[in-house]
Amino acid sequence: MLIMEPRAFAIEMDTGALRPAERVIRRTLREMRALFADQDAVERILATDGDRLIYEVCLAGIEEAAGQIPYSTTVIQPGRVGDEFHMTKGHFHVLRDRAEIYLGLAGEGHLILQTEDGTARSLSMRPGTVGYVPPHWGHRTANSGSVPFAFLAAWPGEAGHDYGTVEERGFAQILVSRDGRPTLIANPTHV
Ligand code: M6P
Ligand code: ZN
Repeated sequence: MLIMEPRAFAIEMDTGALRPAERVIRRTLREMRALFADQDAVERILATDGDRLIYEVCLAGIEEAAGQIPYSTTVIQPGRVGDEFHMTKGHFHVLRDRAEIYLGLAGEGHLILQTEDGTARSLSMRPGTVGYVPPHWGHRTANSGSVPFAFLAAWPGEAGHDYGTVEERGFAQILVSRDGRPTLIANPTHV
């Protein structure tokens, strides 16, 4: 039996950065290009402005293993690709019956959830909002505000990340700006 040393981490509440972060993952538009619904907008941005940072994940470095509760903070930059808000890649858990907890830290955004049969929901997230991802719901987050949106997430260590299902089929619904409001609409590219 391995006895881990207890550790405290600090979250910079204004930026959402986790310190000390063991690993920081940066996701840019170029590597996420296939996930946005408006492919013309993707090509236009890459051709005129070049690549852009969409979000960063600061991982605490807790092992992804049964019994552990890995956690991270995520900071999504404000902005849109066409009408669609900047968002995370999104995933299901490999073990579908594992849940997850989100806590809004800064800015505002939406937690977008869907089951494998395409049923979709979205939860508005602000600083202090606790969003619960029940078992069986795929999840992604989008920044629907004008400043960076930061949140903390914690999940069972054995859950695993399945990105393939979202990459192959997309989300059934996407979060876009309609009449100045974040609105969930059917994803024209969903399979
Ligand atoms: C949250 C958690 C992480 C996830 C991150 C970014 O912090 O759900 O497990 O990695 O968001 O989301 P994704 O991995 O889908 O890009
Ligand atoms: Zn998850």
